[in-house]
Amino acid sequence: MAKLDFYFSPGACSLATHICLEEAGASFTPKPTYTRKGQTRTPEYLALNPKGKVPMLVIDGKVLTENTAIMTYLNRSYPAAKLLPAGDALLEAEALAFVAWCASGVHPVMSRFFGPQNFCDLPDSTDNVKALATKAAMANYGLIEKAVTGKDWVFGAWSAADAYIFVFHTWATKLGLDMSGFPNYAKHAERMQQRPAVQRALAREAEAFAAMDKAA
Ligand SMILES: N[C@@H](CCC(=O)N[C@@H](CS)C(=O)NCC(=O)O)C(=O)O
Repeated sequence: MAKLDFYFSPGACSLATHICLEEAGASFTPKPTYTRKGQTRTPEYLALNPKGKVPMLVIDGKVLTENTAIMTYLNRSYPAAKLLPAGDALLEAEALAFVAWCASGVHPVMSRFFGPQNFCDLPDSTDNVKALATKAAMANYGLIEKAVTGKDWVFGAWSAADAYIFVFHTWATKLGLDMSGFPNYAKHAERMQQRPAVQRALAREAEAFAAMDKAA
């Protein structure tokens, strides 16, 4: 098996990949890298990943970035874990479309809450940026709600898509967004928290979070 070094920041979108690594039963070295401390922007980190982002998986010395790509790699490398649906070309593509939408349609909207100044630097614009972000986030959460209504997991069996949407639910909780319109999504988050692999990933991230203050 390849040697894996996994770079993540506690609570960031890298949690989706973290959960997949645990679900796959992969053996990996966790490398907590704190975005809030600028650790993805150091010369050393940028030399590996010029995008300055987590997640990053270093596989036998080769760098792989982007949740979508890492999940696809893990799915191929640990087929028994069935991280993505297999066997039906259309279903496989639909799962990839969902994961790609999480990365390109959901995540960028949430980034507006975490860094409103990166979207508009006019004076006193923060509230407006967040108000627009809330509208867009609610539309996305509505689509996610539909995707988990009448079933436990987005694609019937558990998949990486479930790990990804779980991250956005944790962000909604942290941001104090009104999620009362999405009861099935809330139940999905509860089901996620019952999975041992999710518990292991969350415990490691909590440990890393607690260590953050001591980090340089
Ligand atoms: N499209 C990327 C998004 C990665 C991303 O934006 N990661 C954020 C954390 S959620 C990050 O590393 N931010 C640090 C920074 O921009 O300095 C993916 O899906 O992997």
